[in-house]
Amino acid sequence: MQPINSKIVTVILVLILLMVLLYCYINQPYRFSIISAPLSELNEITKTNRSPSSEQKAITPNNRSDPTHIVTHEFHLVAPDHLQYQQPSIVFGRTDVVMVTPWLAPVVWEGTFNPNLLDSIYKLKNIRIAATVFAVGKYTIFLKNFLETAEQHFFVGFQVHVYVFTDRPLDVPQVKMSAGRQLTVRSVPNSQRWQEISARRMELIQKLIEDNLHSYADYIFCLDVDSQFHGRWGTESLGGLVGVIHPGYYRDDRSRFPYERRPESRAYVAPGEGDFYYCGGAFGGTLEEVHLLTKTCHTNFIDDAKEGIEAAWQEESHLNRYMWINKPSKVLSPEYLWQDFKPRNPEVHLVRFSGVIKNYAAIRPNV
Ligand code: UD2
Repeated sequence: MQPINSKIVTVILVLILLMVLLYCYINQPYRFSIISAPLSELNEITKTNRSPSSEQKAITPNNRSDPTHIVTHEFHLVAPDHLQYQQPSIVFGRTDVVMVTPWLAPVVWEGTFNPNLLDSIYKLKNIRIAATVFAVGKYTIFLKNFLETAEQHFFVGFQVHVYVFTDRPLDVPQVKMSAGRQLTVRSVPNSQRWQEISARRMELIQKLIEDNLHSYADYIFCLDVDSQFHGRWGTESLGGLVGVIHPGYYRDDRSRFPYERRPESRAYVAPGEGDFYYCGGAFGGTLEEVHLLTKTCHTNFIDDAKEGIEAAWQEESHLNRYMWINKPSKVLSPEYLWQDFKPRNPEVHLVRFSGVIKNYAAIRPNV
C-alpha cells in the first residue's frame, strides 16, 4: 500500500504545480499582445511602458500599486474610475456621415467621440506627441499663425514637441508655449523647386524618427505650415496609422481622385482601386507606423526619380498609394484639414484645421 500512496501524492503535487503554472500564465500582463503583436507593436509596448506619473499611480485600476501592472498599450484603454459622462448609445448618433471604413477603422467626425473621456484615458498613459512642420523659403511667413493656433487647439494639456524645419532659422517667431510644450528648430537646405521641398519632407521625417524621437515621443503628426487650427485636435486623432481625408474630393467618385495614373510610377493606383483621397498635408500615427510610411514613400520617390518619373502630387501620391495597401487604423474626416477658400459643407460641423488662402506665385520658388 505504501508505494501506491506516495505515487498518488506525487501525481497530486504535479497537478497542483501545473495549475499554478497555468494560473500565472493566464494572469501575465500583456500576454496576449506579446504573443500576437507584430514587431513594431512590441517595440511600442516596451517604449511606452515607462514609469508612471504620481497621477497614474493613484488611479491605477483595481488599486494595484505595482507599476508593472499599468498597461499603456495603444489598444488597451483604461479609464479612471468614477468618471462621469453622457451615456453612450449604439442606436442614436450621427446619421449624415459614415463613421467606420469597410476595414472597421473609425472615421472621426465631430459628435462621434467624447473628448473628456478620451483625454482622461490618454492622460493615464502620459503620452508625448511630436509634430513636424516645414517652412522653407518664404513659407516662414505662415509659422506665427500656425504655432500660435497650435498652442490654442493642438493637444492642449499634453506634452507636445514641435519640430520646425527651415532654411531661415532666424525667421522662426518667438511663440510663448505652455508648460510641457516645446519647439525645436532644425536647419534644412533650400531648393529651387517647391516640388522637391514638399517631397523631401518624407526623408527628413524618417531621419528625425530614427535619430531623435525614439525615446522622446509616442505619436507623431506631420502637418503643412500654410495652415491654422480653429478647433480641438486632440486624443481622438490618435491611432497606429492615421490618414486625413482630403477636403477637395471626399464626395467624388474614385475615378476623379488625382492619384498617380502612370503604371511606371511606384505611386500608381489603378482605375477602380483606392478607398479615399488622403491629404499630404496632414498624417500621423505611432512612430513605428509613420517611420515605415515615410521610409517607403521616400524610397519609392527616389527610385521613381532614378527612372525620370515624378508622381503627379509628389509625396502625396506616394502616401495615397501607401494607404491603399496599408490601411489606416484611424481616418480623420475633412474637419482635420479643410481649405479656407472652400465654403463649409453641412456635414462639417467644425473646422479644426485648415489650409490658408495663399498666393502660390508669390511664395513658391518656382511655378
Ligand atoms: C498639397 C498638399 C501638400 C503636398 C502638395 C504636393 C494638402 C493640404 N497639401 O499642397 O501637403 O502634398 O500638395 O506636393 O494636402 N513648403 C515649403 N516651402 C516651399 C514649398 C513647400 O516649406 O517653398 C512646405 C510647406 O510646409 C508646405 C508644404 O511644403 O505647407 C506643401 O507645399 P504647398 O502647401 O505649397 O503644397 P500644396 O498647397 O499644393
